Amino acid sequence: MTRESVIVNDTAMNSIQVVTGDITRLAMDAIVNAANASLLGGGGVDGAIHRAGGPAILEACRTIRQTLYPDGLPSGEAVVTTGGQLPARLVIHTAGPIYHADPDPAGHLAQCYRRCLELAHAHGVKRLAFPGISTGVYGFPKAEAARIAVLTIRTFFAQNPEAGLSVTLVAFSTADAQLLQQACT
Ligand code: AR6
Repeated sequence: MTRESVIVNDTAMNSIQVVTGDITRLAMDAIVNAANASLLGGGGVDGAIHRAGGPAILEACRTIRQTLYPDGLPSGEAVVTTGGQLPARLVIHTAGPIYHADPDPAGHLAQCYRRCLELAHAHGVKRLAFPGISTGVYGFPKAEAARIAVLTIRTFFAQNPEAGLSVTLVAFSTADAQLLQQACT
């Protein structure tokens, strides 16, 4: 895990930083999963989180499907489960937009970040890490996704100055980290 730099302190209480590495290794209060509507696992970061976190996460996701979202998690929504065996206490699962199929990919991506931040705040999370939601198999252009992520997080900070959130944007490559850093400037 490489700590690239502390990018910005938007207020005395809230901050954003960019790191490069595997999100499943981070000892956060919560990490975000770029999941899908089924909530039942997949590849990419979703697969990595379920592998590292163990069966308790899938069990919690199944319960959510049986109760809250029998038809699947809509794009732009988010739910919380245990972190299982992860170093993170909680996982916030969100279903990002499929870039070439969603009628409003930018709007839904912003909504994903906003809902995750709201849920994190409601659960007393202070240290929260995001992967690049939708920037893998869902095909969202990475530079635009990075700008939407940073803008949405800063807007949340402005509206919730007391939240005390330290947000870590996790890049999976140094090229992705550069895009995130550019989005922060
Ligand atoms: N740590 C941090 N970032 C990662 C990791 C990791 N361990 N693994 C991948 N990434 P993707 P999506 C980055 O495809 O586009 C799944 O099958 C990766 O480089 O995981 O939202 C789900 O089940 C990329 O920048 O998620 C869904 O079906 C970013 O995480 C679908 O993929 C997201 O890539 C969701 O697609």
